[in-house]
Amino acid sequence: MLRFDILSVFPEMFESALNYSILKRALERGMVEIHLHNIRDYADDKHRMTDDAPYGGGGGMVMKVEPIDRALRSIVPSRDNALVVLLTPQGETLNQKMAEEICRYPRIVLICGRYEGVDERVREHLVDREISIGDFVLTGGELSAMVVVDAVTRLVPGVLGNDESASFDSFSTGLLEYPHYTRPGSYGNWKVPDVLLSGNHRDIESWRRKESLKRTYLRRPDLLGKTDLSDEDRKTLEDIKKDL
Ligand code: 9D3
Repeated sequence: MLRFDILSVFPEMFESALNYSILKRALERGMVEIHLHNIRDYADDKHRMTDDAPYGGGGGMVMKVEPIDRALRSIVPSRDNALVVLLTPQGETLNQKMAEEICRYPRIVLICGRYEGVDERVREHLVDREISIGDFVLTGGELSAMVVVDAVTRLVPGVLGNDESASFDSFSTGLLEYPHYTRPGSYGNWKVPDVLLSGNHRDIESWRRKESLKRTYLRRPDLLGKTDLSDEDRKTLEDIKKDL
């Protein structure tokens, strides 16, 4: 059982995202719990302020440290076995290896920033890990937190059915996937490759491997350097380069 606690000034943003497909099923089966917390509920001043102007001047607003500290003290009073993550553009870029590390914690707290940023003391004293989901600018950490929840939840044993198994993910095998087709075999003159209809499983297997290698070579050559290729794969790759 995995428990997420999400701290946000817009907790309602999560509700629709959680009610579909695999995530919904995992929640219904009690394999994961997601607790949403409004940071504003932990602000103690009469205006319940969660942000304020930056010391030193300049534009924008900064999220205050007290409401976040109070929220954490209430949600994870003993921080044993909990991982506290700040979603921020300055974090380490999320990848599959990080998702696998995170899924080992029984409790994961995700703090979503808004405005120009978060008081540096949150980073210094309250957070275990800072995560970004990539080099593009969002309006806040909420969508990034949903990405983390999705990527981590599907790794919890039993969340995926056999058909959806995570062990063959392209970022686990290190190659991009081969092309997929389903019925009809011909749609106008758009045809499914003959080999897939041949029933010859060895031919299908080697076609798929070749397409995987080709696609990885063309789109993500960086991945080829990180994965173990067999001698057969290396020969196939040479053929692919000649054919292009
Ligand atoms: C002017 C500097 N900006 C940084 C690029 C300020 C800023 C912009 C947007 C600060 C925060 C945000 C809101 N984004 C996130 O909180 C965020 C994020 C993102 O924007 N991209 C990728 N991953 C993430 S995780 C959190």
